[in-house]
Amino acid sequence: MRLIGSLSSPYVRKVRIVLAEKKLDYELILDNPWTPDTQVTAYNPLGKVPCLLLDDNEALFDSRVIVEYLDALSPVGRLIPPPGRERVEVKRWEAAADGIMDAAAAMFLEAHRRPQGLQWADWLARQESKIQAALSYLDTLLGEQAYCMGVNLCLADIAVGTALGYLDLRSPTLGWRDQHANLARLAEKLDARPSFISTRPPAA
Ligand code: GSF
Repeated sequence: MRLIGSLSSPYVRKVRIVLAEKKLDYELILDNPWTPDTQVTAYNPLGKVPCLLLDDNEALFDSRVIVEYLDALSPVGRLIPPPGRERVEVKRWEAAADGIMDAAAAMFLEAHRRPQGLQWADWLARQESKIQAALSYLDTLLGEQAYCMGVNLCLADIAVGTALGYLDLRSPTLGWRDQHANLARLAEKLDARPSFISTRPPAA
């Protein structure tokens, strides 16, 4: 398998952590979807990374589809429960975590890619309020539990850990740990896992 992605993308990181937890081999093809010579448009009409190329050249996107495929590939360390209530709850954790990444990525683009005079302050504030609300929601949901769904690591933890790592990368001034001690405890535990490859400083 080949994974098209960039090192700063949290969605790509989520997929790479799942690949590591599942002990699956792959080749990483670095690609910046924002450059004119990006390869990803040949495989994903939306022009976004991550994109997983299977050995028969079939392409899978987006990250939620890819992780579901990867989890079903091998029984090693199941990350997504079988169909039913528990599975839906894992998917809801993932949806909330992805939503944090969506809002943080949107804020980064608005603040660092759009010319200063054209930036929309209300819209930036709206994205930040989504992040704050989702963090409070997830912190309460986690409570004193060891992991998102109880005693075992699953996709929910990987998604949440990836979202928190992305906040550290792109929004370090947010200080999310101050108000969310439960999530901070989870992040510390997750970051100690070898599968949780570190986030790199943002590309220039
Ligand atoms: C989001 C992928 C995405 O926005 C997923 O895979 O889960 N829902 C999708 N990827 C960004 C890079 S990043 O912000 O992580 C991307 O490829 N953007 C290029 C573009 O043209 O929007």
